[in-house]
Amino acid sequence: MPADYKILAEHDYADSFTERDAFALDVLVGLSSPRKTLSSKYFYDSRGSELFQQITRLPEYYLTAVEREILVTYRDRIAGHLEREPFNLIELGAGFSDKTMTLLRHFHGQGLTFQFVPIDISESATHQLVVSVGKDLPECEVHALVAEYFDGIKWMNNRYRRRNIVLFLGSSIGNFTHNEACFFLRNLWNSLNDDDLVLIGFDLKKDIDLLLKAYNDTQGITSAFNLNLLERINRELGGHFEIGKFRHFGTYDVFAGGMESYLVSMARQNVFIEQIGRSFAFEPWEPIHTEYSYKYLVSEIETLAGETGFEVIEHLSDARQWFVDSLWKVQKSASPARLHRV
Ligand code: AVI
Repeated sequence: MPADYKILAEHDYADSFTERDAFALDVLVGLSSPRKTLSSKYFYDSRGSELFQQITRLPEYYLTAVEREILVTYRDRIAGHLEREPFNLIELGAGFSDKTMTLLRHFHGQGLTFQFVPIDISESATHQLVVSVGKDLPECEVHALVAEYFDGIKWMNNRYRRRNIVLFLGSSIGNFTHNEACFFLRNLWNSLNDDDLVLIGFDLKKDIDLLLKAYNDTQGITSAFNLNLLERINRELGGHFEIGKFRHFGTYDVFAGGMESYLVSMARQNVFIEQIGRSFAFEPWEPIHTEYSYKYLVSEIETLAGETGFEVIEHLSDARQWFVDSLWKVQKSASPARLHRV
């Protein structure tokens, strides 16, 4: 079976100068604001992706293991929702995952006809994924896209009039604020057709001690993952951060219902960033906000689906009810009155 990837030509994604400019601008804006921030989307350079892979294997970081449990337990049930006609299995975010392989193998074993379409902005991650799937499951048809998610889905839609099944696993939705999640889901709804399906991973609200341990592991991998953001600024933007003068701090905001990660400056210091051409001043114990990881109640998942135009088909959960993979159907015929403004 063919296994390839395509870089959507309409956009100059390969232009690393533009990407670096965007990174520099985001860093300038984030570090100039009274409450300093850096976006978690910049965690995932090759070092950050490697560290994240290590996080997924940590005993404290239960999310990956429980989602794997859900997909193994319910793969047959999920396959039951896919009629016998050919479909596109689209995965948003191409980080190689054995969880997705579980589904690919099962669907293939069930004789379902589909092409696997991972979409990701990173060419190297996409290339790696195509090679891995080609090796593990050569009979699977893979057409990966190096593109922004919604451009990729629309491109697929224009070329292949098939039902789309979209996977957005791993609690990536938790890294969005509520407004961002609504905006993302409404954009997803817009790019899809009536009756298409989406399977989204949500980490559920639970004992706060478990959450604190998951984001403050004893081996210090999450700390290294967070600090890599400063190292990335040093590498790519000529930053002069002294990494030992910052520490990782992961905490739970009980009002917002999510974990938050910070990098805290342990001294008064000025940090010069060459590509930006200026220094940034830090007070002792001043934080930089780096990540939200929101946790959900099932009722909040249902509200989110309704607000953005989806019908909940079912919630698939693990034995301890720590995580949910929620299966939704795109509802284009619903009255617009059901939809809240987002
Ligand atoms: C990728 N994302 C869902 C992870 C999370 O749990 O929010 C990233 C992560 N941050 C710290 N540990 C893992």
